[in-house]
Amino acid sequence: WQGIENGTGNTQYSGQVTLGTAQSGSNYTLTDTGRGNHKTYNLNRGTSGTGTLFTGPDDVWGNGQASNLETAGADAHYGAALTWDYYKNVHGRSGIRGDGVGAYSRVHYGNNYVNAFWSDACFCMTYGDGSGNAKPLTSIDVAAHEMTHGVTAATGNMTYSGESGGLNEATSDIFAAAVEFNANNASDKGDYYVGEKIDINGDGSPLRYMDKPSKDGSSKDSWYSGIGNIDVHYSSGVANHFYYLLSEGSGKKEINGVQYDSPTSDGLPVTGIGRDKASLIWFKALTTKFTTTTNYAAARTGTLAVAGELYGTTSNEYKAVAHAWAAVNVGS
Ligand code: ASN
Ligand code: ZN
Repeated sequence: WQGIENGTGNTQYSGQVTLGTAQSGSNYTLTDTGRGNHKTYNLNRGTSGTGTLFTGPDDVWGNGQASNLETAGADAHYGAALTWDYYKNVHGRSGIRGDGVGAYSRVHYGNNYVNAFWSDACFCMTYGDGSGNAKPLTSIDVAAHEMTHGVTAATGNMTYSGESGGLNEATSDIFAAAVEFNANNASDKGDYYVGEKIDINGDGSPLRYMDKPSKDGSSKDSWYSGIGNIDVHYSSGVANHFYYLLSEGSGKKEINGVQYDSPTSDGLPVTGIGRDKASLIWFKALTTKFTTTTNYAAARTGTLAVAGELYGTTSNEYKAVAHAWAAVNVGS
């Protein structure tokens, strides 16, 4: 038989957390019965198949260190749970496809593998262990980023190249930030950075900055003709920057102890409407306006339409959406 249990995860990035687990005979498994039976598997440094479902006698998972192979399992399982809860509680969406069915996670993919990815083919997320197998890519924001690729594939499904690819990538970064803020984990407070915990650059810097995407040296702060020709992880900067500005406004701001300074391409200030409204607008645009061919101009039109439906076309929210797009050089 299987019963719903609450296990304890000693994660690497998020401290001690509660995990949804299941009892199976005298053992426990990383099976989140309350969240569509989302399961977490150990690939044990292999690169194919599903590996083995994390199973153990005590319902305590990991010890906070990467050398304990359960630790990355605990982080990944927790990130998936937080992402599930965010979509369910904030947007009323039950699971990636909205059908209540969980996906699964695979950790310890390959050796020194410095990436993580979503696959529609397996309906699963996969995480490498990072450089030296010391920094698994299992932080909350990376998990939410990858799981959101599943949500995008099930909704707007913006084609993963050109401007639509940038919008697809940005959607994953946007909800990565939203999930992290929503979780309010004491060891990993919300921020407008992506990957600040996994030290992918080896100097403690994040992978991406939403207040000023160009801080990574490659991402773009604003739209230009031809932006569709660059890597989707860099053309995403325009929409990441739009989301930051719409949420928080331009200029300097401190949030959870982090200092931001967000520029505008037209030099005009933007007043934010708050993260919750910005996230709602993006979610509703993703699920009711965006399609495979949505480009930046169409994202502007779609988000404006949504803001009009939610708040009215004379509202401050509607005006803020227009101002934030203008601030990243996406005009009419
Ligand atoms: N981690 C990357 C991402 O989710 C993998 C990729 O390039 N698709 O964007
Ligand atoms: Zn991505």
